[in-house]
Amino acid sequence: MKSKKILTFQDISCYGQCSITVALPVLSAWGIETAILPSAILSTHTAGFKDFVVHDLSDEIPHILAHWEREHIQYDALYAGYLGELRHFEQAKEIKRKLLSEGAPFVLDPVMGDAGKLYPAFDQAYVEGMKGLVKEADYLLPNLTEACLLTGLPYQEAYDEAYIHKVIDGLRFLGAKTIVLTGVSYRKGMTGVAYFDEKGYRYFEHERIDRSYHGTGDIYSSTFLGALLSGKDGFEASKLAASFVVEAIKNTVGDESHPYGVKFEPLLVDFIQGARK
Ligand code: PXL
Repeated sequence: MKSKKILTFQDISCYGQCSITVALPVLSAWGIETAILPSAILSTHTAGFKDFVVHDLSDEIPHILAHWEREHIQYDALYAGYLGELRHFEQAKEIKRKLLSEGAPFVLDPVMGDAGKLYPAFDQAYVEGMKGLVKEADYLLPNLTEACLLTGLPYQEAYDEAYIHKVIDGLRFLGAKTIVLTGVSYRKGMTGVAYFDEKGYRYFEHERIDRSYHGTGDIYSSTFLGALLSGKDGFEASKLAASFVVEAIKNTVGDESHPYGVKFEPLLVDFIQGARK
């Protein structure tokens, strides 16, 4: 049987448990071959560390893409996360045009911010560039902050279902197809995922642990993609991803020596083995 091969396009944060250092172990655990296209190399992620070092790889990327084309390499999915520079948006579009096999999905986690704020490396021009990528994506996985940045709707801590549907409709207006909006909480102690596809709006709730960590969005998106490519439907994949993130956060809370990311690694094998049954 021909096995699946995916490409992930996002940064390498050398330290900090996010982006590629999360995507590779999670997707490998799902049994999926994962090639990487690093958008940049950073010493750490940009949230919570001071004076991080960044080396942008935009200039290298055209040569890598051209080589892959000469080798006739094709991928069964593209997963883009934290990119970094405006040029990366055009590069992601080029990958979609030239390097994806027939029917291969483009999964976009429009990583730009959290808790109502843009990450320090980004500005409004970056948000505008991301809007252009949204319409190319088959699956869009924003958190509420990113969804508000994309739609221009005000970020709110408290809201109702009508507001969430308005946010989703704003994303649809930008051309988003299947939308997996994370961190949607209608009541205390719980949070959840608002899901939209051709069947309409759906929602599920899960436990909310009152502690936020970086990299959980990347764990969510990688788990979602692993489940999707393993044959789960998108809604089921979004539930599996949420439960893995909850377990990983629970495994980290209480360890004050580990504030920068979540300790998902010890849970990975058992979780994915259970989920693949
Ligand atoms: O987890 C998202 C992420 C990825 N990469 C870098 C980041 C962040 C979030 O802050 O800074 C470099």
